[in-house]
Amino acid sequence: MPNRTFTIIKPDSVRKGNFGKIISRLEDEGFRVLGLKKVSLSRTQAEGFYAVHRERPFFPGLVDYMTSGPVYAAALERSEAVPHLRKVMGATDPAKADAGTIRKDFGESIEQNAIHGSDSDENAKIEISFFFAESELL
Ligand code: IDP
Ligand code: MG
Repeated sequence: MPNRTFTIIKPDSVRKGNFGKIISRLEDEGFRVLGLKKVSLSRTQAEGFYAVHRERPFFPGLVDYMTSGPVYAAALERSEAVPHLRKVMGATDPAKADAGTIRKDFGESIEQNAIHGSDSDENAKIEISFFFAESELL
């Protein structure tokens, strides 16, 4: 049975013109795009989205980065959506990501790592509802 996950094509990817390449990879992996928005995150939105990391030393830099340019937010559907997206994204640090993963091929650094993917079904639901109404998921 298909289920949902959530992704953000991060500012470095949009700046470098990698949005289409990354979406194409996701489609090739069997993800269907249920909803897609280009958005410029406010600091409040970025802080809220990454609230779980608020106490981490990299948090201010992460918020600077995520507000440094527009991103694409997308709700995706596939069987095993959450673990499969994590697999095709690769490790948080592109230098440690497996060959052929999105972060290995498009990420610049542990911070500017090309793409976000939800880490659980529960967080996928929360993150999708951060950007989309149910009526916008088709
Ligand atoms: P994830 O994106 O692989 O789930 P998280 O640990 O949830 O990784 O971290 C959220 C985001 O914060 C990362 O994708 C990355 O952009 C940034 N980040 C994580 N760890 C570091 C770090 O050690 N230095 C700088 N930025 C980091
Ligand atoms: Mg995470």
